[in-house]
Amino acid sequence: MTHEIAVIPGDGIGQEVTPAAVEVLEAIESVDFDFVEGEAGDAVQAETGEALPQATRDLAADADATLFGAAGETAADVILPLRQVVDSFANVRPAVSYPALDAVQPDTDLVFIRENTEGVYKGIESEITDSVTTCTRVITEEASRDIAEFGFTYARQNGYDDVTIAHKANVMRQTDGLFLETAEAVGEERGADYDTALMDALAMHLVMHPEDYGVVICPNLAGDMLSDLAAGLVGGLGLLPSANVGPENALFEPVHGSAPDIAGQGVANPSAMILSAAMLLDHLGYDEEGDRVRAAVETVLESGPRTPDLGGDASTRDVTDAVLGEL
Ligand code: GGG
Repeated sequence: MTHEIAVIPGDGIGQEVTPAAVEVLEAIESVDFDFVEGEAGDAVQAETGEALPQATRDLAADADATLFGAAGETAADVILPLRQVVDSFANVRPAVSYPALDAVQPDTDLVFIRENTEGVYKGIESEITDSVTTCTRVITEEASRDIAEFGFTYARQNGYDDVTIAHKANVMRQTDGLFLETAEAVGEERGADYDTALMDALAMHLVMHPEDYGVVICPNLAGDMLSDLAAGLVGGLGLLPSANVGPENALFEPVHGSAPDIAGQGVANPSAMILSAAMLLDHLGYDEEGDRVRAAVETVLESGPRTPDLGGDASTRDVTDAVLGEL
C-alpha cells in the first residue's frame, strides 16, 4: 500500500527541515510513500496575494497525512486553516528530555493535549476604534468534551498515570468554567484519576517539578504556550514534534516556527521535524518504524553531530545524514 503524504514546507527553516523529514521517511524501506508538495506561507502571499492556495488545501484534504514545516508572518492564514482542513481537533505535543542532553529539567516526560479549534485562536478579533481592539474567546462543551476524551484516552493508551486539566476558571469564569466542568465530567465518567491546575501556577510548577506531571489537557492558547515553556526544559524548540489529529486525517509539524533569525543558513535543528515524521509513522500504524526513527534521533543527540541550538556547530545536512546513517 502506498501512502500519499502532502508536504508543505512553509516559511523560513520549514524549507530546510521539511526535506530532512522526507528523506528519513524515504529511508524506511518497509513503507511506501508518495510525496506531493504544496506551497503556503509568506512568499506565496507576496507572490499571489494568497498565503494558502486552494490547491494546497486540496492536497492536505486528499492526502493520507500531511507534513508541515513552519509558518511565519502569515501563520493565522496558513497553519490555523490547514489544521481545519484536516479536521484536527487535538494537537499532541510531547516534551521529553534526552539523557545525553544537558536539559534544564532532565526528568521531563510531558504530553500537552491542546484543544485545536477554538479559544482565542478562533480568530474573532475586532478593531472597535483606532485605540480599542477585542478578541472573542470561544469555548464550547462539544470541543471541550472531545479534547478531554482524547486526552484521557491518550494517557491510558500511552501509560501516563498523571492527567492534569489546565484552566483559568477563576478569572475566565464562563469560558474556562465550561472547559473545566466538561473535562472534569469526562474524568468522572471514566473513573479516572486527574488533577486540575490554574494555568499560571501550573507554568511555575512545570518549571520546578515537571516529574510530577504527565498528560496535560489544555485550552488552545494555554497549550501553545505551556508546550513552548516545556521545550525550554528539555533543550529547546528544536526538539519538540507535534501531531494535529482528527477523526480521519492528521497533520504533523514541529512545534517551532519559521525562525527567521537563522533561516537560510542551513543550521536549523531537523530533530523536531524528523520526530514529527516518527509521529506520522505511528499514526499510519507503523509503530515499530516510528520507534526506529526516534531511536536514531536519540543516538545522534547523544553522539552528535549537533546543531548550534544544542551547542554544536553542525549543519542541518550533517544531522540529517547522521540520522540516516543510524537508520
Ligand atoms: N510548525 C509550527 C509553526 O509554524 N508555528 C508557528 C506558529 O505561530 N504557531 C502557532 C500555533 O501553533 O498555533
